[in-house]
Order: sequence, then C-alpha cells, then structure tokens
Amino acid sequence: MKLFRKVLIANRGEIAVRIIRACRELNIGTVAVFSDIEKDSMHVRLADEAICIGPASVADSYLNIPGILSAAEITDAEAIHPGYGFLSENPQFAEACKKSKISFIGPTSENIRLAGNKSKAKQILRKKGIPVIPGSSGALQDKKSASAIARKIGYPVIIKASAGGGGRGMRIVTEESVLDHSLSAAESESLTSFGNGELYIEKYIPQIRHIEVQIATDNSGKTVHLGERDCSIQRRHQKLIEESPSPISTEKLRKKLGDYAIKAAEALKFRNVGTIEFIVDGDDNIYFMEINTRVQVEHPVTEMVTGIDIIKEQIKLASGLPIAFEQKEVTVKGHSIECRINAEDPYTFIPSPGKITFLYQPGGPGVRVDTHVYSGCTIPPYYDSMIAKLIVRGRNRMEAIERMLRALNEYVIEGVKTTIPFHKKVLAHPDFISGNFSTSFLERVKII
Ligand code: MV4
Repeated sequence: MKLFRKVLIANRGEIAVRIIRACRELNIGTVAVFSDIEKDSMHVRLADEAICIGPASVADSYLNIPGILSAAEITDAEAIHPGYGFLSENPQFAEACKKSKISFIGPTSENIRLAGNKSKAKQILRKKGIPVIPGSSGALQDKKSASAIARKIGYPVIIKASAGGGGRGMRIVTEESVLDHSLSAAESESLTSFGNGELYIEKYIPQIRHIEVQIATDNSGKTVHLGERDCSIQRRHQKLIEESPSPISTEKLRKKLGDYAIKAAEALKFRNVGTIEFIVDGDDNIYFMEINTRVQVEHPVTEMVTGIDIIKEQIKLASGLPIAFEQKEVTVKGHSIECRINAEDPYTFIPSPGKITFLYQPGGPGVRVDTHVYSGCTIPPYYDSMIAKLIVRGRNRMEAIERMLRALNEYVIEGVKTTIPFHKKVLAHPDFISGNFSTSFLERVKII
C-alpha cells in the first residue's frame, strides 16, 4: 500500500487548511478548490495547486459533484477529502468518486447511506445489544402503531426523522392529544427537508449530556477508539464548546462508551474514521444516538489529549494502510477544550460578515488555533460563520479552563463581531467550571 500522491480538498475555510497541513506532513500534493470570491483565501494560498469551481453560491460550487470530479480529473488528483459539511455525508458523491476511480477519503457509500437512515442504524445496533433509547423498532408504519408505542413508553416522547439528524425535524410530544398532529407536521417537514417522510419515535429524555466517541477502522476491520468528547454546550443544535475527556468521565464510563462504540462500528461494518454519538442521562445511563461518517469540527480536542493526528490517520486509512497501534497504546492525557469562534454578534448570534481589519491570535503553552483567517481577509456572507477554533490543552480541566480564558483575553479580532465575549462568560460560569451542565445549559443560564 502506498500513500496518495495528490489529494483534492473539496472544502474551504479552516478544515481545508487543516487537511492541507496533514497532506504536507505526509508529503502528499494538494489541490484546493475555490469559488469566484475566494481567490485570496488561505486554503488557496497554502495548497500546491488551486482550481476555481464556480460562483459563490454553494449549490454551484462546493456542492456541485460533476464540477468537483472534473477538478480532480483535470489536476490528476488520486483522492478527494470532503472535510465536513458540503458533500462529506453524501453517499452519491462517495459513489461517484468510486466510479471515476478517485478515492473518497471517508467511509464507504454504504456506510454513509446506512448512517443517514437513523431508525435503521438504531434497529441494527439494538439487535446487537447496544443500548438505545426505548421507542419504535425501525421506522413508524402508521399513526395507530405510533400511538400504541407512545402509550407503552410513556409521554413525553420525541418524534424524529429517519433522514434527519443534528436536531432537524424533531418534535417533542408531551401528551396523546397532540400526537396525531405532531406526526403529520413532522412527516411533511421531513418530506420537504429531506425528501423522505420516514419517522421514528422515542421516549424523550430531559437533561442529557451529548457525549461522542471517536473511532477509526482500517480495511481489515480493526477498530480503535480515541476516547470521548463532551459536546453538551450547544445552542439550537449548534455546538459551541467541546472538550475531552468529558467532565463526568471516569475510567469505567470511558471503557463502556469505547466498548459500545467499537461494537457499533463493527456491527455497521464501518470503515475509516467516524464518531458514535451517545446521550448520557442524569443516572449515567448511556444510549446510542447516531453515527457521524465524517471528520468532525471538534476532532482537535481528541488530538490534543491522545497525541494522534486524526486527519493523517484518516488519509492513511483511506489509502489502505493499517492502524499501526493497539487500543491499549491509546492514552488520554490531560484535558482539552475547544471554543468555536464565529463571526457573529455575541448576544444575538446574528452573522457578522466583513473585513478583518486587525488580527492578533493567541499563542503560548498549550494553545492551538485552527483557522484560515488573516489580517485583511474578508469573511463572506455565503458560508458558515465559524472563523476559528481556539483549542487549549492543560494538565487537568481547571488548567485548561484557565488557559482558555487567558487565550480568549489575548485574542484580538477587529472589523467583524465575534463570539469571543460569549465564550469568556461561559468559561467563567460556576456551572461550567463545576462540570455540572447538560444540553440545556444555555437555556437555563443567562450568559449575557
Ligand atoms: C433526544 C433528546 C432527548 N431524548 N432524544 C438532538 C440532536 C439529535 N442528535 C438528537 N437530539 C436529541 N435527541 C431523546 N429521546 C434530546 C436531544 C437534544 C440534544 C442532543 C444532543 C445534543 C444537544 C441536544 C439539544 C437538545 C436536544
């Protein structure tokens, strides 16, 4: 097996820069793709080659499958890294790459398709003995059986779209009288959003923590996990702060999560790197939630505590190389926290595109900044508003918190509004410091 000679990065922003860095360390050539308005972007500057793939609108550039495949063919790239978002979880894209004899750096198209069918994935894992939230077995057949299931598990229940995920198309139902209406509304919403009206139903669990496990699998099926990330600090299903290990983690909980994650990856015949999402309730009960078949925004916190470069591993796995270490060699050392810095108003979270007129990035011990921005660059209004990830590592959680606050205070970004003031408040909040929080933290706590 040989590493790829040249990789095309079908993405932009910080993740494109992150992937180019990994390729450079592996001695792999890089091709950036960019839209009309991005010729001065950092990912274009850092790549060996760059090719324009269309206008600013993502439908005509970063989501244009034939356009991206042509760019790979023209530049003679052997593989495509999709990053996150855009085409990263599109099974048709993974399939189209295969047809064009270009390696897709990610799981198989079958993996992506199955993970995209949440009720099916859940049903398979339940049969394998992995704990899942009580509810319908697979997709709902009709309203009558939905009502019988809801009565059996007890209200409140939550209706989810099989094709949904990340909180889209969910509905909490507190009593039987509104179930019928909620099912109809959820079905039509799911049909419009995902072109698929399949639903499933679960017991609604309040006060949860969102804990996910990073996994990696090679082509022989050897799977390792890289510990957990706690992503409970989020607003409207947008994660804002992530950390590893989880503040509630113990050796025992990590072992349990890791064993379930590996079992899930094996049951789903998963390949490459991915994340198994769990929810953990107030009594430390663990339930499988969904599987993400891409590299995630928050992967750096895992890198910081394990010392493993997840993107380099991902590229090596896609080129057919085996996992060159054993589970017992994976150790979690210290504590890492990531704050997502968005170009948004810190009070309203309304996007704030524009020119960065002055930039000073923090540094010093244990500080990492993953970003594509530079002094004088322009944040366009067409894309995600995340402009940087500030990641710190400390010997323990308290040192990581203190270090994060120190780094947030050093950070200077002028010209656009950012969420830095928001993060300073969260990191100084007693409930964050104590680690005693759930996904409803930002609804409960008046941060600003
Ligand atoms: C739930 C739940 C409570 N009970 N399912 C939100 C995103 C999607 N992955 C599933 N989600 C939830 N499913 C049951 N049965 C609460 C959430 C949820 C949540 C989950 C993870 C992270 C943040 C969240 C915020 C609100 C609700």
